[in-house]
Amino acid sequence: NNIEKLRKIKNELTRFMMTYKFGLDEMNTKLTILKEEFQHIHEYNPIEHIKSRIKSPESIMKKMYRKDIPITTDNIKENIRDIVGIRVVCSFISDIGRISNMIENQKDVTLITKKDYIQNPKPNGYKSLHLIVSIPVFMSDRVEDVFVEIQIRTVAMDFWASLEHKIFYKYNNTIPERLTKELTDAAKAANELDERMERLHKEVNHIKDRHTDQNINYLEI
Ligand code: 0O2
Repeated sequence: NNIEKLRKIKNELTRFMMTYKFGLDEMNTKLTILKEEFQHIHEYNPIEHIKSRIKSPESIMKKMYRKDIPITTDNIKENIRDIVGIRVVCSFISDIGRISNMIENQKDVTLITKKDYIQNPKPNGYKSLHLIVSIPVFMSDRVEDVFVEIQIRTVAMDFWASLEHKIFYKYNNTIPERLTKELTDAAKAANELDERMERLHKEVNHIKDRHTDQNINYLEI
């Protein structure tokens, strides 16, 4: 009856992973709605692009071993909160808080944790806003709350982080001293670019607002 047992475990696992996929689909829809509606109202799009991923069963197992926790679906559910992850990449630093607020203010979204690596960058220069939220997924016979990890960062921060991530894995977590310094300098440069672009963005908005005011005055005359 081992086959029967294995079949049962397989079905349970498939259903478990499906729930997360549905949670990810829901969150992606929420973000697409925010993106399109924001564009319509403000004629401006704070979201450059969105990437999402589901953690592979191998990575989930590895993380459980690393954390030294016995593998059961309940334990995985409680301890691995990034089974599904979404990365929201935006143009300007000020967009990050705006997007985060729009997500946090949704009635069916519960904020579980918020790690602000923008206010408090990591020593290597990593900057990003990380949210773990929980959302309900309505299944045929029950409602399951699933965790979704959302990382929000600028294009420049994302550019830096993807390269750093690749280097980190290439050197198997032990990056040579010279590269570490180069990466920290590059993070500084990315940050300077972000601050510069933010200033330009504000200036352009200011000019646009003045222009709109003038047009209104003209219309009123
Ligand atoms: P992957 O392959 O991207 O999923 P946790 O281990 O998640 O329980 P932790 O590490 O405190 O807890 O979570 P944190 O700090 O929120 O970071 C989680 C994710 O953020 C990482 O996932 C990376 O995607 C990203 N991240 C964090 N620090 C860095 C960094 O220094 N450089 C880069 N490039 N990315 C970072 P994973 O699971 O490590 O990897």
